[in-house]
Amino acid sequence: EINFFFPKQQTLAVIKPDAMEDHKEEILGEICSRGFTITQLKELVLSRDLAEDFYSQHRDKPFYNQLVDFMCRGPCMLLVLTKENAVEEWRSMMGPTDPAQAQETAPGSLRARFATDILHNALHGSTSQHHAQEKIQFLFGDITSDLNSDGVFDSTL
Ligand code: RTP
Repeated sequence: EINFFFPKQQTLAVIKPDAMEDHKEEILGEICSRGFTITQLKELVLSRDLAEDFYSQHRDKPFYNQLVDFMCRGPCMLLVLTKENAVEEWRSMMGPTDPAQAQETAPGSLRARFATDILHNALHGSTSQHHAQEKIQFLFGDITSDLNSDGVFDSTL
């Protein structure tokens, strides 16, 4: 008998306040139908401090204050998604940052369908496994004990 081993990855997804208003159920449905497992889930209104920390890499950008205001204006849903190649797959499902570009190049993507503009763009997704683990740790605490040293979830555990 041959046992194939598919390493799983985790990524952090966030449904932002704009999409929480009307599209939460549809987005969750798509996440599940694409074969992601939701291994952690938390719905909350981010404090200003948390939103500032979450996007601290954009502190010097002209849109930073607007971005933080937006992220705190209503509930967000924070999700840890687990699947083979989760980081790249979730980025690809979201589509480009700017929905105008998403409509051109990835019309079926979630941002093409649900985002309003480049700031109010419905979703967040980690850009690398390293960033995913950092943000998951930051938002959910230490749930990474099942990951090996490459940040890969070992499904044989
Ligand atoms: P995210 O971090 O939220 O997954 O988005 P991303 O990688 O696609 O885009 P990034 O460049 O990291 O920007 C983070 C978030 O800032 C807002 N933004 N506004 N007004 C603007 O020009 C502008 N550019 C970016 C968006 O909410 C974007 O998702």
